[in-house]
Amino acid sequence: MGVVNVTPDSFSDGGKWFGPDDAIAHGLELAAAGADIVDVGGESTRPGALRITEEEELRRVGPVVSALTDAGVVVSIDTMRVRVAEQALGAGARLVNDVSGGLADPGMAGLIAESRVPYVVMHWRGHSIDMQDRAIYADVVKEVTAELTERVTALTAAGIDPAQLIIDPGLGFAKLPAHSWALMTRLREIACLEHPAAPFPVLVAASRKGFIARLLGTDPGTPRPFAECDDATVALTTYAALAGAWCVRVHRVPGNVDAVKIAARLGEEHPS
Ligand code: PMM
Repeated sequence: MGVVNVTPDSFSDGGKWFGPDDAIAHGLELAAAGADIVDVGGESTRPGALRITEEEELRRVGPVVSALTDAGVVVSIDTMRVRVAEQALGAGARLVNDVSGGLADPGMAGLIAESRVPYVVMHWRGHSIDMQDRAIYADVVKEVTAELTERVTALTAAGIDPAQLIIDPGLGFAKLPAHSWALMTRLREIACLEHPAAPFPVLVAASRKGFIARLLGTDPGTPRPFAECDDATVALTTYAALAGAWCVRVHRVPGNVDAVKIAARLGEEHPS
């Protein structure tokens, strides 16, 4: 999954693809480089970010979703708002990626149940403005898995078919770097939620996240710039794919496509 952030202030590539023409061209480039899905988002979720209005979000993503679906690209809409998801699906988007896992907008579950599209349920503890205050865990893997189980139970009770659900540990969202690293190493456990339909497919979005930038910085106070974290992202993609991840969400596609192919070939030699 390649990322198009149509935002002026995203965590990792804010402002680069803010105009619709640049965003569309970038989406086409990601697909041509081998992304199976292009994830289009209009709202920044970097730590501390303020929300934008629904109208602004629709204005940002609308033309980009339409142009990419018209060009035959499989588009995922990255939104917490039911109206944005609904309009994107109407324009041909095929998947909804909700970083709040249905918690931010009470109408989302109904739309997903009705439309039958795949739905990414990310672990989330609240909006970005103060989410890092909620990065408190005794056992991060246990708690994230339990909270995802609660979401899956609520969403299926609302009429969503469990086969529509893809889960995501939410790296960097209400997580300190140590939490994200622990979650990365326990992806198989996270997939096996306490639910009759488990294991679920898992989406991993480590690309250019702060926990990588901090590890690779020259000293603990100076993280490496996000755009210089792509090689490290490829390393994590190999690891995630070998651990059975269904999808990796990345900003730069080529090395990651190779990593997925390598992991698939290694998996044939040594199935787990
Ligand atoms: N992270 C960001 C945006 N969307 N979607 C999912 N499913 N998982 C994530 O971890 C996630 C996401 C923020 O990252 P960016 O601003 O660097 O794209």
